[in-house]
Amino acid sequence: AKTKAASAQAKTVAAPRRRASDDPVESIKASILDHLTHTFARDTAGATPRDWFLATAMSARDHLTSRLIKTQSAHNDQNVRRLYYLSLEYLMGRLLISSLQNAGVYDHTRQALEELGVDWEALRASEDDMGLGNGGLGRLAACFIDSLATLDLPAIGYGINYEFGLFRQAFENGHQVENPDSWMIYGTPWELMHPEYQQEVQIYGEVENVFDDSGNYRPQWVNTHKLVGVPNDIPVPGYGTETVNILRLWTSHATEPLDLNAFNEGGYVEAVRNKATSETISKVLYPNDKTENGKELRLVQQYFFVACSLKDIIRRHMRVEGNGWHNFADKVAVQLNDTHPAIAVAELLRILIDEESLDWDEAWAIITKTFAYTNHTLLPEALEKWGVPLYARVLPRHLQLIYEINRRHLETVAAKWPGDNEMLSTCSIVEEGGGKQLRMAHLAVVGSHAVNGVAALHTELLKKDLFPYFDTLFPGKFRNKTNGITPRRWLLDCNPALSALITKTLGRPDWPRNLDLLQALGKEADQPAFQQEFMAIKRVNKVALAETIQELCGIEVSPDALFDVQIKRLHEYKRQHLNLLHIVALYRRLLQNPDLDMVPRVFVFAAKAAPGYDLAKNIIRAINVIGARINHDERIQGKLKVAFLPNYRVTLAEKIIPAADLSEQISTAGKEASGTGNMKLALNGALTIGTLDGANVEIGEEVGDDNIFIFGMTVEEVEAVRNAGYRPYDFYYADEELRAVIDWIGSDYFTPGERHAFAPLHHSLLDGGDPYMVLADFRSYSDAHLAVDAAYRDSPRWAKMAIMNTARVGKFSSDRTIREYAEDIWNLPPVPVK
Ligand code: B1H
Repeated sequence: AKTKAASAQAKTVAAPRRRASDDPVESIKASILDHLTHTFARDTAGATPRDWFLATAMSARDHLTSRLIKTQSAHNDQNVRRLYYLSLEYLMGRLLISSLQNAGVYDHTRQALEELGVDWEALRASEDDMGLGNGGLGRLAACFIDSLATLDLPAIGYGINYEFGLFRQAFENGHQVENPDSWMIYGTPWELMHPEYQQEVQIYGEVENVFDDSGNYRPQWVNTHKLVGVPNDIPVPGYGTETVNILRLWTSHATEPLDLNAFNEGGYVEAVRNKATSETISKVLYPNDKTENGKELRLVQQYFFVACSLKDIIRRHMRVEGNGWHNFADKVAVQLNDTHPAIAVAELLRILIDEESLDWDEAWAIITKTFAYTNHTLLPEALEKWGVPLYARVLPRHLQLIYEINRRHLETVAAKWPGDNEMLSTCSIVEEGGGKQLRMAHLAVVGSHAVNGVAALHTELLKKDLFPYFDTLFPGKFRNKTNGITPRRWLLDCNPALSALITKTLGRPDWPRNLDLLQALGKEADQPAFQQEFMAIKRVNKVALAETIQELCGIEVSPDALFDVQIKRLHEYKRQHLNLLHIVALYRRLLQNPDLDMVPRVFVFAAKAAPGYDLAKNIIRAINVIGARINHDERIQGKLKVAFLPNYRVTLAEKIIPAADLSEQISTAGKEASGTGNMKLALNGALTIGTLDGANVEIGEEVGDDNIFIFGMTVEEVEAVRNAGYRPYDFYYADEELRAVIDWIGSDYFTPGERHAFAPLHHSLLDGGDPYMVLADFRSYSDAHLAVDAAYRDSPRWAKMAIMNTARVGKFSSDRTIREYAEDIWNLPPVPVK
């Protein structure tokens, strides 16, 4: 295909930056030293670990940028179909190791640094996490863009270049305190700013009806406020391939350097202050995993990044000669990561109708061919709704268009179920009563050709409970795409010792691109020699984690204990408090019988709570305070330790996961859409103790019943108990130990001098009605832990089970997930880059 712009037409060729020495290690050394001197003006004597990190990152980036140019020109020249992934969150973590690994220069770079006498651990510790996400949803986006590049799929991720990522967590007297995450305060080596691709978008204003040039009366969006988005690109290299895709993150700026009206009225400082207001849009990531709270700035963030991204997508499409609206949906697939970018449906409609003068049916056909939507949760409080008055102020024209989308949608509903008014209000995009609200999930379903859940069970519940009538109305629209994780970061990079053992055992190094190959490890699961090697690696990883626990928490733990880990956002439905009840029960059993024969355990927690989520913060405090008491009680001879590691993030996960023996996946059945930590832990040889929820179900199918500890009520049982009227007090009175544990936590025993410290937690479990049925599952959970204890004592048996977990979870590679999306939803062929 020919491109219109002269600049784009010229064949792009990457210029070699310098003459490379024949010896790759020598050439990397030269490149690092070159950057140290010429990019950062440092000499080797004075260079700090951070200087070395920056110079190494720039050297890695040099390898990626030439491949990036090659990839992008291949995609442009061939006018390929592309996938655009729209997500408010990308939880990338550190980029150094994966960049080096995916550029194929990791080993040589390590050697180069070693020969230069640079401390590798200090170097890599000086990279801040890129924490532009809350939890699983944001990390999924990061795994997906890794797989897209690895599979040679032409794709661009769009998001916001938040100046502050998810808050940094510290503990004070057991309380969570939040500090800003100024991760880019001194710049980041991975981003390339592209002011030449900046986009101007509008917001606020009002709609006026005016006559257009052809004498038609048309609505016009006027008196708007203008914003500018400047893209910052991060190279996304595939593993074992030449492809380098792009993650394009928008930074907001004011349009004019200075607002001249404000300048005249309020003077220079006022004018600069206005400019600063526009720049707050990309300032900070909202930390409210799950709960939407209707904040205006959040809506502005969503619209800003969607509008910039769509303009960029349209620009890229239209600059190719022969392209137009007629083939837009052939070349463009857009995936909406939850409803956060769902305004894209109305924005594309506005462009097609108001700016491009297409008629409604043409425009709507393009839209529904273009968009697909992934749902990540069934929790009602997470379903995004926006008050109509807010929308009317921020996006008045979009509100009109959404009303018209809804009017037409309700016509099809009425045609299907004539005379059924209740059906109309159930299916409507607009929720009436108690202040009108827009249901973004309904807009996303109506505007997309495919809607997917993120695990088999979740997708079934999506069809049955969340969108029952939509499944009837749009047969075939709902699909399942079980989540996955990238085996590069979550095994190859975070667990080098186990990776080396796998490569040696399989006799081939390509398993990170084909995780099903791990199945062959199953043959070794019974071999004592292999079991010993496997468990020796686990032990080394546990020793390393024990050091981290000592550093971060000041707690001494034994690597011979069973490391029992629960690492994820703090949420009632994830039931960290169920874990706590069990810990307190064990503690009590030990106090009553100090000789109790049990496997010593280290309970490892890591979790951030949303800053406004008081009950979650109370649970953190309870774990910290009760944990401290247990840790210091000499009567139990170190058999129990509780370590709550502060500031959970990708980098900490990479440390904890390879060291875990047991993975806690204990949500109330039906509440965890998928989970992805469950997959990472199983891949690294941790056994799961879990409910039949989310992807746990499929993990159980893969590893087999003998290699997982399943407990608790099923979705059907949860529903039945709830319908019968769940009464937590029934369980409280029926179980002497449970009653004692809850009373103990409710007393001020653990907080002498401070009364009712855990009253919110205590209340939620009893008088609050125990909405997540912690009490109902307690006994079965406690029994499952007895089975864990018995299995762990039998070391060969445990080793075999752990190996089977690693061997059998190949399905959960995000490469498999992305292949399914590409084939079933995006219709996206790979484009190999030579
Ligand atoms: C998931 C969210 C989420 N589901 C709203 N929903 C947010 C909702 O800032 N917000 O407004 C942020 C995040 N996150 C998670 O997605 C599910 O709970 C996990 O079970 C799932 O594994 C993950 C990825 O699909």
